[in-house]
Amino acid sequence: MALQRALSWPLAVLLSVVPLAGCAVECSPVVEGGWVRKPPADLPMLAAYARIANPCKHEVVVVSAASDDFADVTLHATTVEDGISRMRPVAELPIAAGTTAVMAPGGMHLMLMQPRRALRGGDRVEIRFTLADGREVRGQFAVKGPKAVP
Ligand SMILES: [Cu+2]
Repeated sequence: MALQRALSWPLAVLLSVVPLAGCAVECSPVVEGGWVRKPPADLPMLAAYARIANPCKHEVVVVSAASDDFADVTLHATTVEDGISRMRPVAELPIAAGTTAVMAPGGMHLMLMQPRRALRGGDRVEIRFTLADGREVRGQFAVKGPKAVP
């Protein structure tokens, strides 16, 4: 009897926690098709592209990005004003429920500053995205040399 009572408490606590943890795991955005454009020469600034899909029922907001392989990672938007292409930093990237944010050449992209190692075509780098709710999403990015870029 005493043993049964002792066991039932931890089980009750566990059961009450599981549904919350399960929800958080289900509702993570997913980084797909990530790649880094490797210029012909070594430059202190590279661009990276990917799609971030949000299969969740709620909007997610990407507030920052970082990578161990670069001193700094920022989200940029490209706009064309009077025929001149300009880049500006994007403070927040909201992704509505069931939609996908697309970072592609000529549009939104990640600016990778000061690589910490020499990158070659075929290398992989990881970029971490921080969400407004504090969660972190990791994405794998393939380095593509000039010849491999579509
Ligand atoms: Cu840029």
